[in-house]
Amino acid sequence: MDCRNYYSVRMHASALGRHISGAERIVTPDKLDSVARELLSRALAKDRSPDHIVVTIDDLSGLIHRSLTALDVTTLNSSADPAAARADAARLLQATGVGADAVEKAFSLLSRGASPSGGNMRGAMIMDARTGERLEPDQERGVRASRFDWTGEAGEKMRTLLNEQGLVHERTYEALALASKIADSPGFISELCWSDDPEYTAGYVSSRLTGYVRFPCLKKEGDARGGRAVFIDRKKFDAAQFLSFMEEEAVLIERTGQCRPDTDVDHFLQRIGSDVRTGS
Ligand code: PML
Repeated sequence: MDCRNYYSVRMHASALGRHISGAERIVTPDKLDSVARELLSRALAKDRSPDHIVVTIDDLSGLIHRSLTALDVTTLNSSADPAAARADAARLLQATGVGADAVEKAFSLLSRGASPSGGNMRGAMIMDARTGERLEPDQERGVRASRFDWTGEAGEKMRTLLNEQGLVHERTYEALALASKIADSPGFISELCWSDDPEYTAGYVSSRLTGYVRFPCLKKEGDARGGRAVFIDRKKFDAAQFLSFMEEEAVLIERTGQCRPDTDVDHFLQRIGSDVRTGS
């Protein structure tokens, strides 16, 4: 793939200094104009009117880039009860090699607002998968993954696969792309995420072992706390390299994975051949 022919287009909208919406794409020059307008319309379509909208366009010439396959998607429809779904998500994280204390710490921080001032973080927490120690240089902001997108063909195919499973929300499509980039980061083990939108209760655990495992209900409706925790093998972690990959390196997702539901976490773990005894 040759990134000399691609541009990154990013939109960020805010009101009174608070984030309202954001989106980004990687496009060829012929799509630059229409995609910039599309993202601007999206910023203006929110219920709250932004007082500040920034659309940033960067030429990706010469930036290191790679093409990826999206993570497989599994929806676990087992529980509408957030506490039970969180227990299942915790078991999956432990199956990927995250220590019990680190899992507990991530749930606790995301539930109460992981930034030192007690709010949600715009970016992800980075945690040592063994100890739960936080490794991100700026704990207020976290680390934001940027410069990723589907190719036209893969994006269309992925939308069809998700729609066939009833997953029609743009958020799922975008979160899957983001999680697929993060899963390629140096030292990555797994990720836990749920939305901070009070009306959007879904979240996921992702890893190379499990793929993107989606839980429709990881929090109660009305709860505005959420975010991302990325668990890292500390021995392989280099902060500068990690930040450069997440924020600078351009990634295009060229191939889709599989997309299917599963009944419960036990069946899922059996299916992926995990020999980890979880919950004990
Ligand atoms: C999903 O729908 O698959 C879960 C998406 C979590 C989105 C988190 C976010 O708001 O970015």
